Amino acid sequence: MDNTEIVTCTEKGPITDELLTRMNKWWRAANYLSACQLYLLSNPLLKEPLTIDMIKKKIVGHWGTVPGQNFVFVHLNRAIKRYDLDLILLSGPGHGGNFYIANDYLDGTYSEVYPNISEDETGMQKLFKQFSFPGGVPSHCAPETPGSINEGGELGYGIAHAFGAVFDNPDLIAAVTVGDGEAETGPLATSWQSNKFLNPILDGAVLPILHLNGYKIANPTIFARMSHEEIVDFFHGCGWEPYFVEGDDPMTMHRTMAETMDTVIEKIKAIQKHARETGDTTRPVWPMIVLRTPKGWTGPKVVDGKRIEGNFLAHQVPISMEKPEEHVKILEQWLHSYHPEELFDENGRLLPDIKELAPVGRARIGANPHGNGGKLLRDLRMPDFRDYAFDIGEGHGSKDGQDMTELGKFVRDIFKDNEASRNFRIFGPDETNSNRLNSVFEVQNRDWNSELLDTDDHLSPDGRVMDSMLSEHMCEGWLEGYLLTGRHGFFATYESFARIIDSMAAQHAKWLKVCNQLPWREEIASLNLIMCSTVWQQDHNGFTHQDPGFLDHIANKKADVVRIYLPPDTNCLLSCMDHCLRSKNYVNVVVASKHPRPQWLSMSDAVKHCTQGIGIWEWASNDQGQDPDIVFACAGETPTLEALAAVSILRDQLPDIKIRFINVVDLFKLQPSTEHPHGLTDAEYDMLFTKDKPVIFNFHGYAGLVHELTYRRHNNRLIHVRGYKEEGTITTPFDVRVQNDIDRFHLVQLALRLLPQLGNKGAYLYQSMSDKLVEHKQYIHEYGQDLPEVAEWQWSK
Ligand SMILES: Cc1ncc(C[n+]2csc(CCOP(=O)(O)OP(=O)(O)O)c2C)c(N)n1
Ligand SMILES: [Mg+2]
Repeated sequence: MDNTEIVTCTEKGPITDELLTRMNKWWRAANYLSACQLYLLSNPLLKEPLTIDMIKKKIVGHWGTVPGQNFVFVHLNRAIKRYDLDLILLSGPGHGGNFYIANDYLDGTYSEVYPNISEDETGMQKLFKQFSFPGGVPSHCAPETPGSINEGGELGYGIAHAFGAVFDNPDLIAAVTVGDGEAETGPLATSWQSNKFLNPILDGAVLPILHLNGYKIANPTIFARMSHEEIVDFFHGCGWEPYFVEGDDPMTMHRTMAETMDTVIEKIKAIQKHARETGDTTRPVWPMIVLRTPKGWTGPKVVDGKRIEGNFLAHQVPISMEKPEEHVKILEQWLHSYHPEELFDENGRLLPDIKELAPVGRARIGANPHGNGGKLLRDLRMPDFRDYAFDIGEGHGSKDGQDMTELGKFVRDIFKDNEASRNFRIFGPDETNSNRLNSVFEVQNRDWNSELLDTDDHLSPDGRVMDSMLSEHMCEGWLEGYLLTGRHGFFATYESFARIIDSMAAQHAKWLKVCNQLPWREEIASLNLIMCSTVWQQDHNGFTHQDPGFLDHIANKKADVVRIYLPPDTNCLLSCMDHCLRSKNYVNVVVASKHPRPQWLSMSDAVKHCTQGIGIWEWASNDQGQDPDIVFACAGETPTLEALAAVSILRDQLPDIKIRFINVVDLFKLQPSTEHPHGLTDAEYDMLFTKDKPVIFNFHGYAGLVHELTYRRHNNRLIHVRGYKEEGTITTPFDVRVQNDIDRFHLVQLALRLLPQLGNKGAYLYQSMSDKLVEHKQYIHEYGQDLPEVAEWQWSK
């Protein structure tokens, strides 16, 4: 913070009319710049009369939300200066991205990041033209917007991101505007409860500003039509103290907002001071602001006989140019109403007395390093994952182990090694035990800042295991906010319920894709998602808990951002997670097993296998030095087990068949190298899969994904994929495989059908496989568990 600034800063004095008048000028300037971004191609200072050729042909963007958010921005600036705050702003209704750009431009950040958009008339003209324009910048608070960590295009994640940002950042305040429509979304509605997870000593504060402008796109909002008392009761019930700022007269509103801002900031400081001086972490009632202003405030009042300001019609562009004569005039009048000539000099520079209101240097909202979290990222201290190796014993598959249980020990020690830097958390919706990461509780607690009972299990207000809120949305949103501000973590969830955050992960992948094209956005730690409790074993849950479709969803995202790993055993899982936790700017999806399963690879073999991502398992193959008759490939722990079991039957019964066994850990190896950076070249692929031999691919997820990834390969018509086909219920683990045809008996039969050269030699084996399937059904219906020869099967080659 610049000391000279602090000494002379008028914001530190009383809230004078003079100060408020200047703040109103900033607000007018921000409103002017925001409106012009929607419309203007030229004539940025309105020096000439406005004509239709100066106006964009296609006007796209939003207005209704903008003036309210500009109002918030100028008042946050004052608070930053008055209290020397370290503060970022997240815009929940980020569709009005022009507001953030306008303020970044006014305080100089924008021109520092984008020197071509200079602080003069030429720069201003470019600023206007580029907005929502081909080759320009998006209309939302996109990655291109300095300071933003919440795009706000898909509504609902503002508060979750804000909490993620302030965890372990005790000096940071994350102010977040929440659209009153946004507040109706599921994720936002539950995110008020995040205050139960905030530690007033070790974490920073979130300041929600509910932007009650009354309307969404075409409807009133629910909050807008609730009574004052209901709103108060609602927020009291959620543990917040709402402070109301309501009205439409600018100068009255400025005073109320400034005073309210002082009240809430002082309240936050008092809460933190008390907690930090006394060590009392009892959950405080945090303040928030309810800002009730007209939608499209200061915009056109009536257009084409319809009310715009204070109505839902202000949501997007308030004036179309359908009737140019009339509409250009209204636009001109509206833009002139801000009196740009009183705000900018004739060269287009903001007048110094207004500019003075901006915080300085990195205190500016757009320049705060938390808004470009890679700047603050420090590598995790990682224990050597090889020290957690599972000893596979005498031979491949001779011992059982639980992959997630072993991973838990590694994660426990990551917690230990990074205790001092407090930059690692793990997230899960009430499932850390269920997903077998129990070892972490040897050194860590669950985060919980509410009432505690003696009977509770590992709850504490300073826990770093974020698993005590049953909300996939919050786990994902908090983690994203945590990563975006330069920290590390992962989210382990039931595979089927990862679908709940499909869209959030997609938005994050989009964010990263754009960041990769912006040199000033520093790399952040990858978003690591562990899919647990997978489709293949759902003992007490069954069909509702079976859905591997998250993989299909992620596979369609930009190749330079997404990665999918299917480690077949513990040592491979450890190797994959070590890699994922060190990586940057990816969305890594790891499918992991939590049940006792045979362990196939020693640690040194696992490291080799995972480094390559795909490979022949020589010990399971018998085609050495010859052409295989058939290739067995697999991806995922259970399909690998069944493929190996099928191979062992075939090799016992028909030893002349030459089988090649391939395991895939890194799914994108299947895609051509031209499509994905991990993809094999055609030559490499053909070397493994052959150009002309049948391939049986036993897959963890829906079969279509493997077909999609391999459809350009030479042998694509010879690949026969078995995967989940939406069959399941409460039954035995092996029966789920049988119901979906990925079991050993069906696989052997498939192989026999694909090998016509066997003539009739396979007939008896085929028949015995059918017999086994009948035997299996009869046995499970009688005994409720799998045939001993299945349950106790071991690889014995
Ligand atoms: C999850 C989601 N659903 C729907 C939309 C489409 N949409 C964009 S803006 C909007 C209305 C938002 O209203 P509000 O949150 O009150 O914002 P504001 O009034 O400040 O514009 C809707 C429905 C969206 N962006 N995200
Ligand atoms: Mg609204």
